Amino acid sequence: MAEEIVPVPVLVEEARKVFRETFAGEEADTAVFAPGRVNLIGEHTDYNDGFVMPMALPLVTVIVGKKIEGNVVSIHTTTKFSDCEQKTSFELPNDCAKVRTLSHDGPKWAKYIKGVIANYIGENPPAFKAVVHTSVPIGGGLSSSASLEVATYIFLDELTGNKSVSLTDKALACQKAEHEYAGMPCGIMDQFISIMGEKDHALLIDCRSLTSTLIPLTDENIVVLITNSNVKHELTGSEYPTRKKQCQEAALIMKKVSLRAAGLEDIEYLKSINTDEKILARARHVVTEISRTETAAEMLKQMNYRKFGELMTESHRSLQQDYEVSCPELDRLVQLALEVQGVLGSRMTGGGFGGCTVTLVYAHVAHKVIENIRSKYKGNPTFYICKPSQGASVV
Ligand code: GAF
Repeated sequence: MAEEIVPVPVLVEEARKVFRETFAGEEADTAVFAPGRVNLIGEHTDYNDGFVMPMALPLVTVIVGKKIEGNVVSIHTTTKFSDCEQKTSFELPNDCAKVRTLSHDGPKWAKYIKGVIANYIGENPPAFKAVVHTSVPIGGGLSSSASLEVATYIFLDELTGNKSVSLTDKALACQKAEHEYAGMPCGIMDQFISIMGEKDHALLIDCRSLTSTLIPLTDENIVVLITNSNVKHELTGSEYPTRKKQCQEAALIMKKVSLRAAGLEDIEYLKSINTDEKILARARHVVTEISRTETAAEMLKQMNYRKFGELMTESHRSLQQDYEVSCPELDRLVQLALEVQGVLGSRMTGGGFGGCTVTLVYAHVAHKVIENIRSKYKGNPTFYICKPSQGASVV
């Protein structure tokens, strides 16, 4: 069985209840949500100016709260962490410049919120009380952090009444928050889709021009099955920046601004000058993945799910062999999914080294994939059957 997905209104009601319990019966007057994402194809291409094609999930982070007098922010998260408090409070400096350098102290989850406050565009955000409640699995590769950042940004917009900032600039502010306050030099994909996702659509994002195209994914016969391996190898933190550097190095050798500007002929050039094998393989993944993503977008427009699925599976092979960001658990999940008739394609999704796979499958056989994995996979996976959902919104 797949996990039950709790509808947004139910999550909001739960969060409002916790708010009353936490803040002596007071009512929250503002409620927002921002979704996690699954990337269908275009992995590790966003920081290379390439294309990505994620969709927003029905798994969301909700923030409820209210603006208050004074300068103390108090936040409670309903998520229990083994290594940090569920409550935090901190003072907002009066000075605008100091807000930009708000301290990094406090529990890890609160750093994402502080990062967004520090990078909020326009006037300083006011003090507030809030409860954070999420259905996005934490650290599961479905962008729980981006959903928290974007929910925070939209929440602050409600408190300030600021309506003048573009969605792209909000996504960029949230990305900066992640760079500065979580130390993760991520690309723009996760924040962009969380803020711009639309129900029933995948989003093709051009990470060079920061423009995007919605592509319908409404076929009743097709579903997106997410399998969370529930493993997380602590490699992402160190390997992600390494991959980014290797890509920059490859681009430099080719005398290109980024790998987006490179083609297969440039890969041949790298080979001809005996470029380090790892650098060559990283570049090959990115160059072929960007081209796969462009083709996949065309296939999705034509509703050619068979070809789309094949490209997903090719993407996995490239991430496994050339980019080396998969792991035995993700490889096994992909293999087990592909054993089932009616599976169109399967791949790891997100940064890698654990987290989730995404499988495109005919709706009537999704349960067979789950059964196959449950019976043969040595581990404790969880499953979500998802349709593309709405991006960040005020409730
Ligand atoms: C993580 C990052 F946050 C994204 O920006 C992206 O690079 C992804 O890994 C890999 O495609 O989710």
